Amino acid sequence: MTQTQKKHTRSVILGTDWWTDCDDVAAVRIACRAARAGLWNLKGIVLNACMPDSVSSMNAFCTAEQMENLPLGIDLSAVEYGGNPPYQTVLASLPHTLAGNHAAEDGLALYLRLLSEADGPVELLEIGYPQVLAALCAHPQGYRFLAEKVSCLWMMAGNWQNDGIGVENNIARGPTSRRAAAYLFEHCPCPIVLLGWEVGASVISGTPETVPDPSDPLRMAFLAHGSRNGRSSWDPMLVLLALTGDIRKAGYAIRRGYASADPETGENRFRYADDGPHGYVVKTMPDPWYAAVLAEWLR
Ligand SMILES: [Ca+2]
Repeated sequence: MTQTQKKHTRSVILGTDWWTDCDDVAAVRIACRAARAGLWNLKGIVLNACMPDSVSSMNAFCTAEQMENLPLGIDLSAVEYGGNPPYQTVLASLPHTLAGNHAAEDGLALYLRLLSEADGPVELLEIGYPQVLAALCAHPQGYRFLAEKVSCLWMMAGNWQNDGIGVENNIARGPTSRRAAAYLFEHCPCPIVLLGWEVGASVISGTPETVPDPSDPLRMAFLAHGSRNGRSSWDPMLVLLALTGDIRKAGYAIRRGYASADPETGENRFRYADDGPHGYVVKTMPDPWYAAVLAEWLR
């Protein structure tokens, strides 16, 4: 690889709850396909919710996406979020090599290892609960990595449509996610770009027209979730936004300032300031425009 190529290969780590909602599956497909296309170096995935088949189902899906050796981490303590994930059971029936959650690395340890190994800037993508990132931020070496090596944290989190005040699952799900989001927004030393609930809710992806094959693992996951006709696109839109890298070209404007979360209630808030380190994106295109771009990646 030449120096020029090296300079332009982006490195990313994806955090996901991989919990009950199938939109994470669409997001992981795009992340894997972008990696296989050489658009970025996907260094690993950290799961921040822990269900019986979390690691085996993720490993099976990555295997189906020809990314079977992708390092996986998990927060084994993240069992409080509850819920029922039938899509994981279905995906875990597909071929995989990591059998059980203990076959993955500890999530925080994986972030620390991958960031320590990185010789250039790394971008973090988060489409789940923020407690592992908050632990990274609270860790002395992790904080230094966030300050010195992480160029951007792209997060699907919050609901910003009412002057920045709202409630959304990734932040407000439970006591752990609420406290973690509050801590992360207050202390994270790298810029944060947020894509809120209001952006993805009305954009539908994974429709039967796009993914018709019932043996396609993405289709299997969507059917198991009950999303026969597709699903809101919160998580795949976050991955596409990060992949495009240019907020305007990705079809958004940005409102800059300071995001915060109430550690007790999980309510998100936003203080507007043009030079603030945080921003939330606002759509500048009609919903079918985003749906068409997503369909190209998911089909
Ligand atoms: Ca998610």
